[in-house]
This record gives sequence, structure tokens and C-alpha cells, in this order.
Amino acid sequence: MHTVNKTSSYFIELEEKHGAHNYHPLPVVLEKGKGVFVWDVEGKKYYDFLSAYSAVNQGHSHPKIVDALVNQAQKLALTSRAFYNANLGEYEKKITELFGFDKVLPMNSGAEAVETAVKLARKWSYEVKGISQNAAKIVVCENNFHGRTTTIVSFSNDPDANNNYGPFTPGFIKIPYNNLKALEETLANDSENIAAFLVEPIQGEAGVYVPDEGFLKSASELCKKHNVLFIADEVQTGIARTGKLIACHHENVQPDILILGKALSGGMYPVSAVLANDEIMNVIHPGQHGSTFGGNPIACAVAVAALDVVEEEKLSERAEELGQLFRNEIEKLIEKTDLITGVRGKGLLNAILINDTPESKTAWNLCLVLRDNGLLAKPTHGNIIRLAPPLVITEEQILDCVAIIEKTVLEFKRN
Ligand code: IF1
Repeated sequence: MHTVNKTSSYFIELEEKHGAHNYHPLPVVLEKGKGVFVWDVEGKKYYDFLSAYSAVNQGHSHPKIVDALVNQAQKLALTSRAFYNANLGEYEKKITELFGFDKVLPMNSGAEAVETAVKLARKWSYEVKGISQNAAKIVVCENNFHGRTTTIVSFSNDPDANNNYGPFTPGFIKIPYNNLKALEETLANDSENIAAFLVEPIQGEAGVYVPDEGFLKSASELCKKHNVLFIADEVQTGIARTGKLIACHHENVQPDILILGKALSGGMYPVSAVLANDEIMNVIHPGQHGSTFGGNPIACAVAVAALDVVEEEKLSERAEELGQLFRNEIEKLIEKTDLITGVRGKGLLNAILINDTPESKTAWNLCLVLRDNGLLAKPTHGNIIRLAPPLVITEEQILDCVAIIEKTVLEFKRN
């Protein structure tokens, strides 16, 4: 049989020809991962500074999570929720105790969990708060990213995300992010019809935009005052990424509804969750929401292992400490170059701001050279490069990565 020499370009061409063009990946084809490293099909090794958008906080192929996956797959993969299974209850106990809620509703993708939170908040608002039928509104922020479903893109203001996907789901009010005055006015204006405020504690897609200190705390207090649910979308910021188990903990905020995904499984399997206390969660009764795969035995076993790793390896503390170190080192680099104008973030969710127009290709071109120098990262909106390694990275490796970034930046030639 004719053997194909399977190079990167072979795989890229296959995707180009047979896959929908809904992504524009950096040209690198990965086939292996271990801890903070990934390898391409030519065998070149890279530091992963995207971590699958913070899904792989525990590192690639963490042995404990792999074991959980393999063992459970060999035993029982899926029952549906038509029957009980022997993994779900223990997982539910673990996650609710860890995050401090009465109940969890298990789903699969982040977007599904956001949808679940929207449905839950609406139902609560009709049945507990007493909003009249179909009048409930949810306040969201400009430049949000909460996923790709029709309802979620209905309240996006990114034209790529929602152009020509209408008609859209009504019932959302958009206010500027990090703006307490706008929140206060909006709530005061119409508090009897507002069910919830949905917010990312740090806006990831918008370019790792960290709100002012105290914003989350004050926002949650405003919500409480107006009997409005504070919903935190911690799909990207949760599970130790920002130096705390969830980013809300930086301000001692306990959301009314907490949305988790991504690293809840260490990136091993699609596992998402919505957490709330009984007063809210108990509005959902049998048949009123669900998912074939939500809460399946593999998902539960994997998530328990992934959460164990976060605790055992003290990933929150690592993220906090190494994040400080990383930003300090990048600040030193900024002194030596005019290519980077700033670094911002929390824990190990950071971004560097590139000194060029949002339309220029400078950030993309820089990522290509970073790739050549052995570090993978991806630009986000407006010439910003997100830098988010797995949290199992060591201090020595962080410094090695800073050296790669420094070399790349200092040698970089704009074209
Ligand atoms: C893609 C961004 C990150 C999220 C928050 C819900 C979801 C996400 C806060 C939906 C997903 C993703 C999806 C990914 C790119 C990525 C992303 F750049 F688009 F914004 F991480 F920063 N809430 N974020 O960040 O979760 O349904 O995807 O599991 O390729 O679209 P999902």
C-alpha cells in the first residue's frame, strides 16, 4: 500500500478540504501532549501557552485524570439520566461541597451550561421573584463571550458571532463592562422585571480585561439589593486559573449561580456544571431540563479526578504565585522594547498588549515566531496575545518561557 508521508501540510489540507471553515488555526498540527508541553507531527516540542483556552489547567494527559477516564470507560460510559448511575451522586457531593452550593446541574459544554443558567434564572424569576410571564430580562455586558448558541449570540455584540444568525432571543439588556453606575441605573430603572446579571469575572475573549478591584463585590451587592441573581460565568476563569478556585473568590463573592466548564474535566472530556442553592435550583422539576450526556459516568469520574488534582497540586496557589512572577518578568521586558505596551491579568490568565493597530497582523506574526521558537499562543481581539499555560508549570519553566518571549520580541521585525 502507498504510504503517505503525514506532514503538517497534509493534515492542514485535509481540514481545509473536508472541514467547515469556522476556525483560522495557527499553522501547527499537534499530535501529543504531556504536562505543559505539546508536540507537532514533525516531533517539534512546544510550551502550550493557550491550554485549550484554559481547559487544560491540570496539564495535558494528567495521569490521574487519564486513569479515571480509561477505568470508567472500561466499566460503564453512559446510562442516560433515565437511570441512576454509581458516579453521579459522589461527583455532585464533591463539587457542591468544594464550591459551597446546595445543588449542581450537570451539562457538557460551556455554552450549554450558560443556556442552563439563563433558563434557571428566568424560571426562578417567574416562580419565586414573581415577574409576569415573558417579561424577564437578564443584564449582560458589552464585549461578552458566553458561547455560540442562538440565544447566547443573541446578546453578543461581536458581529462575527451573530451576523445573519437572527432572529434573536429577546430579553437581554447590554451595559458596559466594569461599570457599576450603568448596572445601578439599569437595576434601579426596572428591577421588578430583571431576573439576573450575567458576567465574566474577567473578560477573556475581549482581551483578558480585568475589572476594577471591588467591581464584582459591589455588583453582587447591587444585585442582592434589587433581588436580582448574580450569575458568574467562570467557564474560563474558574478552576484555579486566576489564582483562586474561582475568580469571584478574589473579592469574597459567592455568586447566586456559578457556571463552570473547560478545566472542570482538565480538558479530558466535555464537562460543564451549573451550581446554585435550593431556593433557585428547586424550580426545575423532572422533564423540565436535561441532556443525554450530562452527568454521565465518565464525565463524573473525570471531573472528580480533575478537581482532586487542583486540590492535591495546589493549582490555585501556583497560579497566584507564578502569575505574579510572570507579569513582573514581562514588565522588565516592556522596558526593553516598544513592541509590547502592557501586560495584564490575574493568576496565570494574562495577556500582552501589542503596540500596533487592532487591524494589523503584528500579534499574529509574533505568534508565528513564538511558535518557531517553541511556544504556542494565540492572538485575541485587537492585537492582544493571551498567555495562559497549564497551571502545573514550574518556576523554572516560566522563566524559560519568558526567555523565549524576550528573544522573540527583541528579534522581531515588523513587516
Ligand atoms: C471557541 C474565546 C476563550 C467562555 C466563557 C462560555 C464559553 C466560553 C467565559 C463557552 C468559551 C471559548 C470557546 C472557544 C474560544 C474560547 C474563548 F476566545 F472565545 F473567548 F476561552 F477565551 N463562557 N470560550 O470563554 O464554552 O461552549 O466552548 O465549551 O473556539 O469558540 P464552550
